[in-house]
Amino acid sequence: MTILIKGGTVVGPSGPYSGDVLVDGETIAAIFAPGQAPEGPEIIDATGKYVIPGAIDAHTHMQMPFGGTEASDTFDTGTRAAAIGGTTTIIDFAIQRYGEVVQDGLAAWHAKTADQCHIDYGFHMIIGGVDDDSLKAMDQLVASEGITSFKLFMAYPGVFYSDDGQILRAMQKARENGAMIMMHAENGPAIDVLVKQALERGETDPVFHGLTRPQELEAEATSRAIWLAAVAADCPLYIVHLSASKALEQVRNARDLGRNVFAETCPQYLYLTLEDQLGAPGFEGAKWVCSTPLRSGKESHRADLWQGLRTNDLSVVSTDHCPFCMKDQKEMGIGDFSKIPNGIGSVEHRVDLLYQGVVEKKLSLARWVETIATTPARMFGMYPKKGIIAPGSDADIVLYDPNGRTRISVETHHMNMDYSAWEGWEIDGKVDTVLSRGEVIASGGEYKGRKGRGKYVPRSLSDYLV
Ligand code: DUC
Ligand code: ZN
Ligand code: ZN
Repeated sequence: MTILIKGGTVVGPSGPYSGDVLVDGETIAAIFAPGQAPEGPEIIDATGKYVIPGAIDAHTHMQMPFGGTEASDTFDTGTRAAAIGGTTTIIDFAIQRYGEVVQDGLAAWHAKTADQCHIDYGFHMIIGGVDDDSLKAMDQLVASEGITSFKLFMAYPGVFYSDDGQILRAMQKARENGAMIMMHAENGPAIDVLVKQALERGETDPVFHGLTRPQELEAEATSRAIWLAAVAADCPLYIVHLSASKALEQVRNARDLGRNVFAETCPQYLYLTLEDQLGAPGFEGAKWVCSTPLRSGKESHRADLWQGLRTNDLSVVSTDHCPFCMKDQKEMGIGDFSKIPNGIGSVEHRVDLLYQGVVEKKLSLARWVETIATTPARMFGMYPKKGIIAPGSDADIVLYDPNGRTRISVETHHMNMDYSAWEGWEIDGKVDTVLSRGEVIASGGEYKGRKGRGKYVPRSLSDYLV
């Protein structure tokens, strides 16, 4: 089937231009100057809309077992919500825990996703136990499974934590096989001390989750990861969910020295604060307990992160989508903030939330598209199949209406959460129509695709590797 997306403004890496996009089957066949396309195909009228590549969320945790429970979005509910919000590919984290075989962890994630996803998906692999076997497995995943990025944790001792020696070994392996090391950069052992001391003082409210994870412990871990990567012959390093000015400073310094260091941030760190959300009265703040934590609005974190996005010291915006309901899940931490499952869900809203950067003149249109689609594709080896409107690429396309309005609420969202971290937000812009591999899967906020249509995307090495 051929479709012509006509009359819109295509947003490419070099900026917006007028063009008509011809879709043939699952891919983009051609882009014509206005009025030059052949007659015949079905027309989608894109007049007044931006035509952008389907967004890629490079950091999600669907149905992840964590914190004594499991993330509340399944691959079914989470990828459906993502689709409605303009995201056409996710990269989720398969997990190997200490003592488990890496390939068994991967097989478990393939089993969870089989016939469940509404959009295409890839996997990163969490290595929870670095040893001879898991290092060997990293080679096999890169060579044969399309998995070219591995997440390690400097936080969560006793759960996913790796010590510095383990981190160095995994980085050396990644330097050899070309993979990217993704780092959760927070000093876990030091945080555990602060958490214990806070609880002993009777400080049990959700806000203490943030106060026991000061930005210095993110900055220190970020710096340590950067130097360990240097020792591993400049292994490619990607800092996940960067939240704080001092951590950004470490990344900026490394990049100024030409180092192979990248970072992402998430919408929650660009907009929300420790005082306004995490510090909400009573147990309300539990809704925003995530790690890294929300930072103080009295400091310059949010402005610094927006600037980092503009200057490319932050290359990507992902969600770290890890939703938990208040009922029975977040509630586990009433009376002890350390028992609140860590995570926020925003997979449905990232495209709209980042568009506010354009509205508020913090980002250009091209930079908006880069941070939510093109750079994640290039960073994680899916380009040019994904992340760009170009002949030969998958026809993953979003028509975005800059004159529309989006109201976010638990009453209307599609994620499996009993609250919204963005309740009542009314913002400019609206996802109008979403195509995934040439199929219209959402239109006017209504879902039109089907469970199981999403395909696994094996990934190549990062485009940014040097
Ligand atoms: N942080 C979260 O908030 N949730 C899942 C894991 C993580 O690192
Ligand atoms: Zn993390
Ligand atoms: Zn995460």
